[in-house]
Amino acid sequence: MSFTCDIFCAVVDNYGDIGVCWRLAKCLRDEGVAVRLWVDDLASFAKLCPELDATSQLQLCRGVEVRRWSQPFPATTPAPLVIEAFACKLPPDYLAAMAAMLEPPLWVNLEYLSGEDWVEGCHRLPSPHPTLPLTRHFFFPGFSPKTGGLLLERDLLARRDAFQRDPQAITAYWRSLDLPAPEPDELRVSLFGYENAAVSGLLREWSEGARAVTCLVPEGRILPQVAEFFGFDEGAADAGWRRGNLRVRVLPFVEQERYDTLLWACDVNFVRGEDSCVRAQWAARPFVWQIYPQHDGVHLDKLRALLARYGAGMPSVATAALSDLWLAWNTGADAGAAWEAFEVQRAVFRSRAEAWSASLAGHSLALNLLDFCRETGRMRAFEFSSSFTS
Ligand code: TRH
Repeated sequence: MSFTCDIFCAVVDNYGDIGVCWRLAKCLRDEGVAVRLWVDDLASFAKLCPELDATSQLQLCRGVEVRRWSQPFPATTPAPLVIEAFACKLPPDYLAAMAAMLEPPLWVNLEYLSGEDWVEGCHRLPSPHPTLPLTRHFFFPGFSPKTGGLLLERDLLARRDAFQRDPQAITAYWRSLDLPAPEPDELRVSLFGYENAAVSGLLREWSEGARAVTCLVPEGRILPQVAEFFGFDEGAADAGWRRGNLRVRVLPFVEQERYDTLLWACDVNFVRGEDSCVRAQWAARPFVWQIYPQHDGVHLDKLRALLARYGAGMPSVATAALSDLWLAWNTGADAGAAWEAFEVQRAVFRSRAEAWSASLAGHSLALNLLDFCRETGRMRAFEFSSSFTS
């Protein structure tokens, strides 16, 4: 009998919800868990995983059973591990089936990532259901050993290292994007972001700077403002744009693994949301984070919390430069001026990025989740296998 897991993912907006769930599904699969992933928006999912058939109700994709989460919800025997991503609310019939089981599943609500201190106190806390004999547990990703850790494939860092140490692989990667290898003094930057008033100042700084900058922009929400800087609309992106020392190339949205490679190849990565921010950390390269904005402004607390952790241990002048650019990038202030100081400290950020990635590597979210299952006795009767049997 195989140990099985149901993951429920509702796509709110953007790609972070499905991005995280898909990585988690693959990580659990790699640990021998038979994963069933319920997703309500397969079209968004197919952007990260083009081989997926967005019209199918049920399919096997890379060893994960992918099910369309539709109404009415089909009669289903719950798995012993049930992961509700980002409080997406399980289907009532499925909840009732969980409650009717002799041994109810371990029900985990996977929370959003935060570096704030309070997370440690809330990680794994139980929350009894108001009416059913079920308990939901909060599972918090995070940066310290008292949290759930981060999603990390077992072989990711080895693959990253092999790539980053292999000039031929890097050149081949650039060629695959129709770009030559970088000139000795050129900077390659990826720019994945939301709409941002700070972008024109940054692009101006790069275009007027002494160093050649090639900026790779995955198509998406920031693109219209980038196009506007060059006096085009985004439909004219095919040719790429140039001004002064800045060259911009627009990239199509690519599958998740290929996006990881872009982050490994670039000197600096601008990332957003949650999942690309984590991947930038695994890339071991300097990065600038645009956090998902919330109306009440609490996102800036979250931003400062990661800054405090990441910035610790660097000389104060570098910490200040990092903080100035991240805050400018998230408040629409003058990112061009902040870039200058950031650029001066880039070597410091590079070694910090390497040390930071190494320091987090032993704390895998998927393994921590499976430890939690073991500790709560859910795995007793199971062996691991890679097929779903229920
Ligand atoms: O898309 P996002 O802005 O998602 C956000 C955040 O997760 C946020 O916390 C959440 O509340 C909100 O959605 C609803 O950014 P994020 O998290 O980086 O997710 C993007 C995903 O897309 C990530 O898995 C990487 C992937 N990706 C590709 O697969 N190919 C690409 O070309 C690019 C640019 C990204």
